[in-house]
Amino acid sequence: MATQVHITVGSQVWVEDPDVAWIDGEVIEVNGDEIEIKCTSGKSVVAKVSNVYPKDAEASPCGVDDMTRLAYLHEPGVLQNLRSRYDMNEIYTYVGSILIAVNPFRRLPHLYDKHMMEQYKGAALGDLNPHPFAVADAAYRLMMRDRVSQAILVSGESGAGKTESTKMLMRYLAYMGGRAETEGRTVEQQVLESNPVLEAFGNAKTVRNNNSSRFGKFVEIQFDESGRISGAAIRTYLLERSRVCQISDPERNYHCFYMLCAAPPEDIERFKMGDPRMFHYLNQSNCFELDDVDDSKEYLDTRRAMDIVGISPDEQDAIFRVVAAILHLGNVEFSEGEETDSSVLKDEKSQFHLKTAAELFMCDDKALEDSLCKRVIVTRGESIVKNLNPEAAVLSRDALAKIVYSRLFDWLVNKINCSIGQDPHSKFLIGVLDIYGFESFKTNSFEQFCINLTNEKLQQHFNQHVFKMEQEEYTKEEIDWSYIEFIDNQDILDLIEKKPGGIIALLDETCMLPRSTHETFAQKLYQTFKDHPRFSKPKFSQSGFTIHHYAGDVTYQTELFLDKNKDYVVNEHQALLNASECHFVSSLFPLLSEDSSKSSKFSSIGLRFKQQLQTLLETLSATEPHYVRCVKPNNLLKPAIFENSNVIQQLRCGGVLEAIRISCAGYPTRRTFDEFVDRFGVLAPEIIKESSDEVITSKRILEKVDLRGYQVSEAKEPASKLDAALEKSPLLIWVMAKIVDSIPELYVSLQT
Ligand code: AD9
Ligand code: MG
Repeated sequence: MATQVHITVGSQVWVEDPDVAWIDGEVIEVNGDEIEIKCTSGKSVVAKVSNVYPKDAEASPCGVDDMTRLAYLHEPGVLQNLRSRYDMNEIYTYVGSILIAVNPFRRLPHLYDKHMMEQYKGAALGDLNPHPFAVADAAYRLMMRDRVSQAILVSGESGAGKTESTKMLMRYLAYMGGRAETEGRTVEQQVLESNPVLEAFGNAKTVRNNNSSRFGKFVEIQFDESGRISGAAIRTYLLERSRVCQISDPERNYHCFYMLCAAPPEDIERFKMGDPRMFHYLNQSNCFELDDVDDSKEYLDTRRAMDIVGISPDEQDAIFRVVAAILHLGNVEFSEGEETDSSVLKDEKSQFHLKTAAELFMCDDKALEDSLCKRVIVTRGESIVKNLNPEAAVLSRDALAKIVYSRLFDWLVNKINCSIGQDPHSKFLIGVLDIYGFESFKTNSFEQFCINLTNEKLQQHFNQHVFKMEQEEYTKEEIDWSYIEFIDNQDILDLIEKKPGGIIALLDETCMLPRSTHETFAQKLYQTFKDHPRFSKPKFSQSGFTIHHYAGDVTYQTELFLDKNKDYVVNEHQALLNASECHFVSSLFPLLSEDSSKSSKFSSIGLRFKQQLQTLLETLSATEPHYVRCVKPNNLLKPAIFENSNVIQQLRCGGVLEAIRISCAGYPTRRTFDEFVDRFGVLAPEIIKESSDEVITSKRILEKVDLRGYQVSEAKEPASKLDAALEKSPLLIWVMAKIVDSIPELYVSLQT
């Protein structure tokens, strides 16, 4: 990515540093391939010339708001720019049309108020400070102008600010496409209020984020001919189920559980709630409260948001009854029964909680107990009742809690969609994607595997798009360029999702075979992919596997892969809740038709997820995409701390550096003719006097300074749709970075 420039004694440079990623300094000696640098930290280092990048000594201390305008588009330059802006609370920066958002970890209300929205309305991208409103505005205007659907893809690691950015984008779109003040609930209000409802049930405190979304989300906002919002659809992806029954300190379970524990007294009584500390599903962690969050207020706010999205008070009661039932269910414990390998309720306390759970589910308590402690097994037409031992009964209890919660969540999404309503006549939409970023932890399981698959797919989409866009621009401007290579990740996608033979297919096969274990699954992977360049077996593991993802290596532990992949409801649980006297509960577990229960067709989470992703990408490919890349400047979740290595890692994972590399490979510096004359006229004042035609003047200046490596666009059409929509001047001069560096005056002028 480096632009080859001449580095001599006295040059200002950047050199890699193990602590702060990049450190700046001055060259004090050049010795063939080696360079000695006196760093600003005071120490001297010797580095290979290939590891040293020129520093833009003239760079403005305030940075630039579009990094494609940096004199040097390399890692340290990008980092320095983001950092100096962050220090001044300028948290947004463009790389071309990609918006980088660095989490401020402090409220900046003035940045998002109504007055701000008014300002961005109709302003060209780049005229005002970089902002999510500007991205949303560009998307909206492109949609109206070209009558083409748009998508805004927000990505970044956990806690980077995706959900907050998504909410701002949605607010702006609601503002642009909203109706004049009318009575009753408007579609845009419902769309906005779906956020607190989904967050109450799908967000939780994790170590990475106090309000971490544990599901992915794609919101499609539909518009009518005149640009008014006419409908919407929310699609969600892969809610983390395990959290319902298992949390570790200092994380929390889903917010709704704590809200309910803090409900007004009459609700506490109705739902038989109590202190969160008494519930096993909550007290596995010592964290019950969140700083700056009042759960009792959140409870009321959630109820109010539920009113707006069209969930009736009766339905709300049923929902919270189910939430309460899950907590009581979690307190049911078992001990060894009289028969070997059987279990009974452990004590009176367990009996109480079981009874309460049954009351809340409105089902028979004996039937509930049986469904936890027994299984009916059908072999050769005969059914026998098998007892479960206490450990198996606990697993059965947790499985019930998880399936109920995940059905409840799906019900909410579905309900919101029905009540907002889709517009069958809508011609175009703007989709906003808020989805989990690349994850690599100490222990990585099936969830990380699915999340990282998502990121591989989105990365491919991103690369192809950035590439295509570059190429299209060159073609439109009639600029010659040879196709440059970029790293395609198709081989990783094949490894994971090829059918047959990919990892997901092998996992499904293993799940269907009786007596298979995670070890047999791992062995199958080792055999099948032993020569695959993107796959390896970790040295000291008998059941893990490593995938060499585009964003780095991740080692997955297969222990729970089989279990987590199986998508089934225990028959006993299904029958129990289907028979509930509460219509809401029984509707969560509709009777399966004869066919589907008989054929017992295997369905897997992995496969379903893969199909959901496929549909998402098909939708995306029919849209014009816009990108927001969120960056988390530190892991302490504190303001004003900017950790270089951390940020660089995220820019790499998010493909930002790749996008920069792609644009560097061609002609990264582009100037409109008037801009060019403005800036470089000083190099040839006599030419300026001769002609008033900017095109002619620009060409003459270029000839005079004897510049090579530029092309002058001859196109008569605007450069890109975006530029046209934003009324940018269409005609450009394209200059290769390398060449700029070799012409000192031009270089100096470019910097100023
Ligand atoms: V996760 O993958 O769902 O765990 P997100 O969604 O990327 O994650 P989120 O938007 O929830 O992160 O942001 C995390 C926290 O950072 C928020 O709760 C805010 O406290 C903080 N944040 C993020 N963006 C902003 C902002 N623009 N202004 C102020 C912000 N605070
Ligand atoms: Mg989020």
